Amino acid sequence: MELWLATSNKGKVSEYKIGLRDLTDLKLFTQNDIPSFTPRPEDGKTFLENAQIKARTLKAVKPGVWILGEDSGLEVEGLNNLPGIHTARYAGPKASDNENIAKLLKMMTIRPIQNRRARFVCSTVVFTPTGEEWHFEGALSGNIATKPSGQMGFGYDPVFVPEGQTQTLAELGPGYKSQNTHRAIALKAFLEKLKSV
Ligand code: ITT
Repeated sequence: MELWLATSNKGKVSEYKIGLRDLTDLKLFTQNDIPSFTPRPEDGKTFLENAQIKARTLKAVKPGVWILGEDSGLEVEGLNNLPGIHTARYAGPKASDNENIAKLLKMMTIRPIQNRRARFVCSTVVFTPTGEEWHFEGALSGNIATKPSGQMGFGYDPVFVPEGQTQTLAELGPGYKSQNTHRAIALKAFLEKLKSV
C-alpha cells in the first residue's frame, strides 16, 4: 500500500516508520516528498479539526492514495489543559523544542503549580484511497518533570514521565514509545481497522 504522512515533523516520521514496520508491502512517503507542497495554517479549534486540515490539504494534491494526518499535543492539568492545540508553538511561531520546554517549566514555577499531571493526546485522520475518512484517538497520562532528562525522542519527551514510570519518554526511548504513547495507540487502532477491510 502507498501511504502518505501529512507531517513535516521528523520525530513523528521516525515513530511511524517503527509503528508501520509490519506492513510488508508499505511504500511510505511524507508531504516533504512534494517540493511544491505548502501546508495550510492549523487554525482549527480542536486536535481533530487540525488533523483534518493536514490530511485534507495533502489529499488535495495526492488523491487516490492512503493519507494519514495527526494533530497531537500536551494538556497540563495545572495549566488549565494548556498548551493543548498550541503545543508545537507554545513559546512562539518558530519555537524550538528546548524553547517550548523552557516555557512550560517556567509557566509551572511563576505561580508554583503543585498539580503536575498531564496527558499527551493524538487525533489521527486517515483517508482511504477511495476517499473514506477514518478517525482514531490516543492518549498517554503522566506527569511533568521538574527538569529535562534524556536524549531520545522529540518535543516534550525530556519532561514527560508516563504514569507508572520513573523515567522520561526521552530516557525510555523508541521501544517504550512505539507501544505506549498517544500516537502508538491511535496508530494501533488504524492498523486494526485496516485488518478488517
Ligand atoms: P506537523 O503538524 O507537521 O505534523 P507539528 O510538530 O507541528 O508537525 P503538531 O502540530 O501535531 O505537530 O504539534 C504537536 C506538538 O506536540 C509537537 O511539535 C511536539 O512539541 C508535541 N508532541 C506531540 N507528540 C509528542 C511526543 O510523542 N513526544 C513529545 N512531544 C510531542
